[in-house]
Amino acid sequence: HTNPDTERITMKRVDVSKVSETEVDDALRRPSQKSAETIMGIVTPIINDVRQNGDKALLSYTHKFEKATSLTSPVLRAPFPQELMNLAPETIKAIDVSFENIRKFHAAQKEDKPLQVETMPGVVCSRFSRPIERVGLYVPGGTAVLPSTALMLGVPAMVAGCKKIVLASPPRADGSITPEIVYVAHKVGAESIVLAGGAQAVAAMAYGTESVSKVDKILGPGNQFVTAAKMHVSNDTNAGVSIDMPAGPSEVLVIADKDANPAFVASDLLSQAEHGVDSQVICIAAGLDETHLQAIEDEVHKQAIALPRVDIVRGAISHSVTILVKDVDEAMKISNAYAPEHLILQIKDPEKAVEQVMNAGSVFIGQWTPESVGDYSAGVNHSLRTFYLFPYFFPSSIFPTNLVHEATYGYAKQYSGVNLGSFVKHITSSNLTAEGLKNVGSAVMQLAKVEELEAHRRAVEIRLSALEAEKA
Ligand code: HSO
Ligand code: ZN
Repeated sequence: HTNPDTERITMKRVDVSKVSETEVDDALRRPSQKSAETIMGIVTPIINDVRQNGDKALLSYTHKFEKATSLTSPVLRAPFPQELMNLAPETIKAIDVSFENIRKFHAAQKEDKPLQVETMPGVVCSRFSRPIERVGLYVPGGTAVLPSTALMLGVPAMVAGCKKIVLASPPRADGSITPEIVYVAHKVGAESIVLAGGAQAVAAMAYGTESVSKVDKILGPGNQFVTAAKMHVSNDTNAGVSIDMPAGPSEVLVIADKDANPAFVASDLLSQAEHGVDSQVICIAAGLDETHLQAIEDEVHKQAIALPRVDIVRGAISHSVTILVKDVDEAMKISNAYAPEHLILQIKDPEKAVEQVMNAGSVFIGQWTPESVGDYSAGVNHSLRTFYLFPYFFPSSIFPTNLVHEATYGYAKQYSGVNLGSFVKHITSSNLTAEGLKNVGSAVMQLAKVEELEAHRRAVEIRLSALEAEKA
């Protein structure tokens, strides 16, 4: 029988000129997921418990799930002690560089002045933005250390001017929190770090506890429990909390033409594949000959077997595919239909192709732009979808493998990733002069009449009459 350690790691091929359209669709179908009901059944009692019993319940879940039995307070409040942020100088530098780039790019998204339009003489409509006052940022923890996610959520919250930034992240078994995350929390001016994970952390931020601050919006990726809890609290009008975009496994689609470097293409596919066995990676080969195709496949195998997370990569590659098309135009059509979270263009004239991009979370243009730069340091946001973290990181005792998540896919067709706008809301205003009311009043009165809403009509009429009286 075959040895899994040496078995060739390769994506299946689908040639669009040789198969039916449905076969192409099938090949691109995201791994199917079952309903979230089972998960909801688990998280609902946890949420209710935290809501009713506050800190005590929150701590008991952290003792149980994180094994952090020595933890006595669920919250670490700013200013964070220096000894909790001891980092290698090169890590500090890397965080500082990334912080600054992310800050610059998100600061540029600020609308510095309100938008104002005079729709008719004397009728002025405006729109201005205000920060969401209190935000809760969920940063996955445990063995999966994701300080980059703390940056991607914390920096825009800071730039937007959110008054209260609460980070939540599960502590390690010794009750401590990853120093990188504490350092980021410090840099973005977070008021506190909730030392908890899962549904219990989400519930604590949604309702507040004795020591956890209630927030208005919860953002960030997580496992199925986190996602289910976010869905639950955002549907509870008593919580009064919103969440970021729908969640699903992470994915990348690389379009490669004759100009593409096979080693580069493979390295991009693998960097997404190592995220989780439920990641999907797609390569669209635009007019490649057999030699070029094989060169990419050889690179995928060669680079994959040398990776520490080769087992995860194997899982992801098993439901990934190379699609053969005749040219870049055809590739773009398929890409737009798939609506990838990340789109990488390893083609001759990548900037021109960007004009054809209709559906994608974030685009990586040209051979010198691997997705990793956007994941960490270029300045763009990597929270394009609240990507799932596969239960790989969770002991099977607390994560029965039959629990599968409900995934929502292809959301790049209708949702934007996290950006400055995720941390603000827009307020509109109208401001009319007497002349303005005279100009627009008859339209208002007529529509009120059609809708048979007499009070509406009279609110205009009473003023127009006052103006008439004044004149007389
Ligand atoms: N590619 C991930 C983000 C990430 N990568 C975090 C590394 N760390 C989903 O967009
Ligand atoms: Zn990544």
